Amino acid sequence: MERTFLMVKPDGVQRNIIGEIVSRFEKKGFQLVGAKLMQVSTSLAEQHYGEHKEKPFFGELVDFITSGPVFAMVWEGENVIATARQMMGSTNPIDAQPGTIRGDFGLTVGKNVIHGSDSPESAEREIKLFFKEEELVHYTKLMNDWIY
Ligand code: DAT
Ligand code: MG
Repeated sequence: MERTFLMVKPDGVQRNIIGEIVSRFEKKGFQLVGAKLMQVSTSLAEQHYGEHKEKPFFGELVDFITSGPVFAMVWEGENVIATARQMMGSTNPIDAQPGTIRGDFGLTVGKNVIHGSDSPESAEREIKLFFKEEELVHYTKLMNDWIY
């Protein structure tokens, strides 16, 4: 089963929408296999956003993601990587459709509430970066028979 890394960013934590965001993925039918509230260090932030290190906004991005606790999660399900990206909406909330997380809760690209892996390669890399194998839980939900 496919897995992705999702993270409620510091703005989402401060605005009390962790539950709302978790709820959307639960209701969709995805399964939570790991989660923790944590403070991202500068070095973890720089690794996580490594692909953006030449961008003019890199410094701001690292400062923002380390500015307060984040809620890091691993979710599992069929096509979860692409579907979670659709549920998040476009990077810039101005372009994000209503009904998406960024469309419903964000106003600016700097504070866009949620991170989600954009490919199987980044999902694998980001899950490893944020979680130890023993922090991920393997279990079966009976409800899956009504989803798949
Ligand atoms: P996404 O988070 O949708 O995968 P991304 O990987 O292109 O988007 O960028 C990572 C984050 O960097 C994004 O969530 C917000 C920030 N960001 C992207 N483009 C930006 C820009 N032009 N100015 C400021 N911040 C930006
Ligand atoms: Mg990205």
